[in-house]
Amino acid sequence: MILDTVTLRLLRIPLVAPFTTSFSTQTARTVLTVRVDARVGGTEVTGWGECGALAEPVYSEEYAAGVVDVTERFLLPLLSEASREDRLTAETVGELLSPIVGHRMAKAALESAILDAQLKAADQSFAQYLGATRTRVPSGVSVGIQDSVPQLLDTVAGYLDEGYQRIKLKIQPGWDVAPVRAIREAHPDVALQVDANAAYTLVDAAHLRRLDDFDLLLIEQPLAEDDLRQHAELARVMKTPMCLDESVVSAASAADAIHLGAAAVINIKPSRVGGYLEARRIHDVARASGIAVWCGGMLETGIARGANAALAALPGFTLPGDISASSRFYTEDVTTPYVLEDGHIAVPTFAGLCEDPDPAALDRFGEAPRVLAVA
Ligand code: NPG
Repeated sequence: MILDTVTLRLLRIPLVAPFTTSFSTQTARTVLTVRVDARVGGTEVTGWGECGALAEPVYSEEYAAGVVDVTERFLLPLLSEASREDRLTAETVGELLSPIVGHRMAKAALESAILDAQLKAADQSFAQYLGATRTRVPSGVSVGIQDSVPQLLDTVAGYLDEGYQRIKLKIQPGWDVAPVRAIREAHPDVALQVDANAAYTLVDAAHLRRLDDFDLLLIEQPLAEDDLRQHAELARVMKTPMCLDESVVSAASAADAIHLGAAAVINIKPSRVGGYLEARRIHDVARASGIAVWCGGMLETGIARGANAALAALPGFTLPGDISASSRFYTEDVTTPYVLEDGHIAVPTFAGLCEDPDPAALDRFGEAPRVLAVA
């Protein structure tokens, strides 16, 4: 592939309702879109990706405006020689970008757009490319921290009525045992899990053990990102299976977490780990180790939601993911919205990772695009 231009554009899309986690309240999603215009075998092709980074560095150290800077200043120049010589493929991007430390979300967005262009040129769906084994995936929903338990119960009942197959409750100190108990009492059989986004320390172990009474599928990332050893210690004293999100940034860190006994389950977010290809490697490592994985979400627009569904259709994804309908977050998406059918999201069959986004929607939500020529 020869890259001609890469176009970066920041969108700000309002959310249907504020989304509160232990680290922030979001009322809109700032999302950076990446468009590549390229030639494959002489034919012009366009590919799209979106970046998981939030507007502020509160989930990880990356943030959207920083992604623009690192992409322009450091990532694109590393692709130019391979592009000029027409030997750039999506599979070479990770290695070419490896001199830059970290910045996995920025790398993931660029790799996704290149992979989308490559698969569109080959007329191949992402699910086929990955070797996905399912045509639809069960849909779970992430429920933000609410103002009160009655309000939480209303929200959860609404999602269950829509057909969601599993509830993930965001927790933090002061919002944990009581809301979990309330959901469990109202819905004795619902598949339920909790996500702390690193809001606790090992000092809270005795308190967190109280969650063992509620038959949870898992507890996700109770401790800080670099506390692998402490997660392993907590896992030893809790019955509830330990799941890692923020701590797993690569296949190597997944292998370490598994080996240490810090993770019985892994949440795989393609953007957090540097892209879909590394995400598949984590799936492979976990599957070979007998560790369950599921696909996490970063409030994706339609540019990445279907690609997440294709990833989640691999055989090792044995738990429902945070792959909800577009309407969970957005009144209006930038592609055809993903809808819930019988509690599932269909795995896309079109070529590439996504539909081309609607130009009018991009204009409505977007700042001016920044067009970068690839030298
Ligand atoms: O369904 O896309 C979704 C959201 C799932 O809760 C969700 N994501 O910590 O996993 C998380 C959280 C998140 C959202 C993290 C945005 C970072 C950014």
